[in-house]
Formats: sequence, structure tokens, C-alpha cells
Amino acid sequence: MSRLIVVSNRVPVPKGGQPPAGGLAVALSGAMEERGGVWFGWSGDTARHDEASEVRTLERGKVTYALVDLSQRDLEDYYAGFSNRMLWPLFHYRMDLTDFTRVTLGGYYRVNRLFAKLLAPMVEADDVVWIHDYHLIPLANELRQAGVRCRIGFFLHIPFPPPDILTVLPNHADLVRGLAAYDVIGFQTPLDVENFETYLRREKVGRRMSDGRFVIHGRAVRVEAWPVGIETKAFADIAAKSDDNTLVQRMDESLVGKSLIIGVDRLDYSKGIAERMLAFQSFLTLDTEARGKVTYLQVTPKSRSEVAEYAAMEKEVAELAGRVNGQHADLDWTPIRYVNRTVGRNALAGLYRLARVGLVTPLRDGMNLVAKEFVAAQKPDDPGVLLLSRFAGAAAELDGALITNPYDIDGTAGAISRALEMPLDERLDRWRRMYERIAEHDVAWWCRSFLDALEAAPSNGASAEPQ
Ligand code: GDG
Repeated sequence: MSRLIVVSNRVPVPKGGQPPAGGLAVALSGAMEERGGVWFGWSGDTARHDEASEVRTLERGKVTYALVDLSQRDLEDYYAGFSNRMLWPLFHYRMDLTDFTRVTLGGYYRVNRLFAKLLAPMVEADDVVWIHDYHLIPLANELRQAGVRCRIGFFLHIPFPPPDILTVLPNHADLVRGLAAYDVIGFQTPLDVENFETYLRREKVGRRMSDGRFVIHGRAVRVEAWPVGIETKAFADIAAKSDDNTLVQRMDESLVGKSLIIGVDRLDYSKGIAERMLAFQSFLTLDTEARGKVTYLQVTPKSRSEVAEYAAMEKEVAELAGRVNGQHADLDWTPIRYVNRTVGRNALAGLYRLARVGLVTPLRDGMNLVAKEFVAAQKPDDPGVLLLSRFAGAAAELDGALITNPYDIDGTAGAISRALEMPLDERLDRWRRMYERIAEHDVAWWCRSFLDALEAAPSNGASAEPQ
């Protein structure tokens, strides 16, 4: 087995506490701890000098964490700027929130070049390098230019948008040309692969070949959908043992017979939290019988507060929760409990299990691990109902969910009523289908299938530059 080098923007070094609330870290941490290897990326700290130039390493179990500090300017341009104010909103179909500047674009390429310069000397000929997510699309090309010849794979955790949206990006051609330096490219869903294929065809820079591989700028690349999973069985076990968690006990006692509806999301506009609160408000207005009998718990850790749109959204959601509560609350009943911080992973599993309904209603999402965690955590003899946006990648797999359109506020309100009233036999039938799927396609399956494909691919490294 080759040595594995994983690269992601942020490296989540275990600190004995909880892993951070972010899908990529949650997905990869377990897999890395099991297989071992090197995990390279930003430390989370700011460098004192303008140009970061060294890698710090830390050994934890089978994993070597290779950490780079980034300067304030790099963080502003590459991370808060181009990655999170251009690529993130654009790839989530939010052209209205994008902010393109030559300065942040320059920072994006500058940090990718810096990562390549620092990583290249660490890479050996028979290693495999697995690069993650939108921050690092150009990294393989930079590594190739620095002389790296081994197999390099890329996985995009967020959606790949249709070409009409992608071409809004002034440097879309360059970005896609960079993808030709990989040997294997993984997307979350078949729709992402389809969007990529349509882009290549329309822009006349590639196509799917008869053997299923793609040719991109003259290079053969394997492109496929590998939906990311969770540690299903381990998470189900944690949930089953959560009865003695004090937070879960407190929550249970405070419900006094009311049904619990739960939402768990990083504070991000792509997650549709405001729309969900409006749907809950509409549900309370339409379903008068339900008033006083349900509690909606929304757990929302803060995220990317340095980006202006996120700070604005924090205010919007807090005000909305206050307004709905002001309108509907009673002396002994608060309809929405809004928790604006992280809760521990064990407690989270127990809270999912207490809930009768899981609300996962993003406006657009690469996959959404919360949907899978909610399913894994349910009681096998009395499971809750997952209400899932059709715009989450997870909807392509979880056909037992009640599928909803989050833009349809009243429709989502109706689906909440339906979920709360669903009889046990239908709940069981729907849940079993979903559980089977996520038990088989768990995070170990995802990791293994991607890496098998990467190890089997002939490396592009030795071939000529992209045409
Ligand atoms: C990106 C893509 C894709 C959240 N709050 C708490 C907490 N979390 C954990 C959840 C879950 C993770 O964070 C969030 O994962 P998601 O997949 O839902 O969303 P993103 O962070 O946007 O992830 C996404 C993912 O990458 C993987 O490819 O699915 O589409 O956007 O695991 O449980 N964990 C704890 N406390 C919290 O308060 N402990």
C-alpha cells in the first residue's frame, strides 16, 4: 500500500476535545486515523511574517500532521476572499453573493503555489496524494510544475455547478485547465459529474471517452461520483449509548412530552436556515393543533465570521428566531430553541435520537452529512422522519426521506405536519431503506473506493503539459 498524503485547506489536529463542526474534517478524520499517512495544510494559525516558509510536523497515532501558518494577507485573499467570497457562493448557485477581484484571485494562486513549494520536497515517487476541496483546485498543477510525478487525486466536497453558472467566474478556463493535472477527480453526485461533462463539451476542452474516463485538455482522467459517507455503525452506537449524557437527559426532561424537531448546521447561507425557520413559522400558523406540542431545536455553530455575508446572516437568523418565538410562544412554551454554538458529538447523536423529525433543508449542498447522521442515530424500533431538501447531494441516495423544496415555504410546512403524523410502519419502512444504504456506503467505503481508483490509475505526472 502506498503512503497516503492528504491535503486540505485546514488540518484538524485532534486536541483531545471535539472535532470541529465541518463536513470535510468529520469525514476524513476517522479514515485518516485508521489508514495513517501525512495530512498537510493550513494550521489555523497566522504567520508572523508575510511569507510563510516552513512546515511544522506533529505525530498523532498513525498520522503525521504537516502544518503551515499563513500570513494575514494570504488568509484575507486566498481563504476569506477568493475561496469563500467567490468559489463558495458561486458553486452554491449564489451569483448574487460573489465578489471577484484580481487581488483575491492572485492570493488564491499564491497560496496554492506556496503549498506546492512546501509539499513537493516531502513527496516520494510511490506516494499517493489526495487533495480536497475548492480551496486547492490548482494545487496538482503547481505540484507537477515543482516536479511531483506520483498519482494525485482530487475530491470536491461542494456541488459542481452547471456551466452557465461556472462561466460567471472570469478565470473558469484556467481553473478547469488545472483539473487536468489530476489522475482521478471525485464528485459527490452524478449530477456534479454531468455538470462537469456538459462544461467540457460546451467549452470544447474535453469529453467522456468510450471507456468511461474523461479526456480533459488532452489528458486522460478518471472522473466519477463517490458520495461521501459517515462512520455509520460507530455513530449509531454512540447514539444508542447517549441516554446517560447529561445534556441529552436535560433536553429530554425539558420536552415534557412534546415532539422534538431538530436542525443542525454550520451557520451558512447555503444551509437554508432562515427559510427553514419561516417554514416552521408557517407550520405553526397552518397547523393550529400542533401549537404547544412541538419544540424545534436549531443547533448552529458560528462559521467563517470573518466573511461579511456570514456576520449578516448571523444577525438575520437570530432576529428571525426571536420574531417567531415572539409571535407564537406561550408562558410555558418556546417554539424555537436556537443554540448558536457547538455541542459535543455524543450529545449531538443523542439529540438526533430524541427527535421525531430531522430538518435538513439546504438551498444547495454538496452532500450533507447531518442527514446521514440523523438516520444513523435513530431508534431501530421507533425511528424519526428525515425531511430532506431535494438540493442536498444526500437526496440522490436517501430515497426514504420526505423530499422537500426549501424555496416552497408552505410546502415545507406541510411536510413537517406529515412527518410528525407519519405512522410507525411507514417510518420503519423509510428508515430501514436509508439505514441500509448508509451502512453499506459509509465513510470507509468512500475512502477505499476513491483510493483504489487512484492507485489503479496510470499517473498523468509523466505526460506532457495540458494542451
Ligand atoms: C462540506 C459540504 C459535505 C455541525 N454542528 C455541530 C457539529 N456539526 C457537524 C455535523 C456534520 C458536520 O459538522 C457538517 O457537515 P455537513 O456535511 O452537513 O456540511 P459542511 O460543513 O458544509 O461540509 C457538505 C461535507 O463537506 C463532506 O463532504 O457533505 O455538503 O458543504 O458532521 O455533525 N458537530 C458537533 N457539534 C455541533 O454543534 N459535534
